[in-house]
Amino acid sequence: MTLHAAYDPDNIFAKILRGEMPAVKVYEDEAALAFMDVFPQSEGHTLVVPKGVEARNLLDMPTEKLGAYMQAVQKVAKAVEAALTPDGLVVTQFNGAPAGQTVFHLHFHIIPRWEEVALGR
Ligand code: DGP
Repeated sequence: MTLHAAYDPDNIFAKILRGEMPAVKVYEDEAALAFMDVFPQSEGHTLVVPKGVEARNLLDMPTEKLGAYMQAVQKVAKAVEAALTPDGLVVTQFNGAPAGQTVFHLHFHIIPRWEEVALGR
């Protein structure tokens, strides 16, 4: 599997985008869909995926579509912050299996963090 392998249209997130698989959707616009992660790393762990593109990862993403997609990522991050008032927010993504990617449709993770949880108190 290289970083630039062919896009698999039957990946889980493509199925969610086509409405073939259920997801707890929290935001949608022309550029992106956001839904809750089924294996959350913390309360409120949300994924934001671009719509209308066959991009396995950030390197594959058409540059001209990146702006609208990243605006959606920021919008969802702000909404998660407003809803859950975390002390910190991880916004991250992985490119390629060796980097930790398991679903091969570009997605950003938005993961709220709280001081008392991070410090184990
Ligand atoms: P990664 O490819 O490692 O950046 O993360 C993929 C994330 O997707 C992981 O946190 C678990 C989540 N995930 C895997 N399958 C599903 C699914 O069917 N539905 C949802 N909502 N999330 C999924």
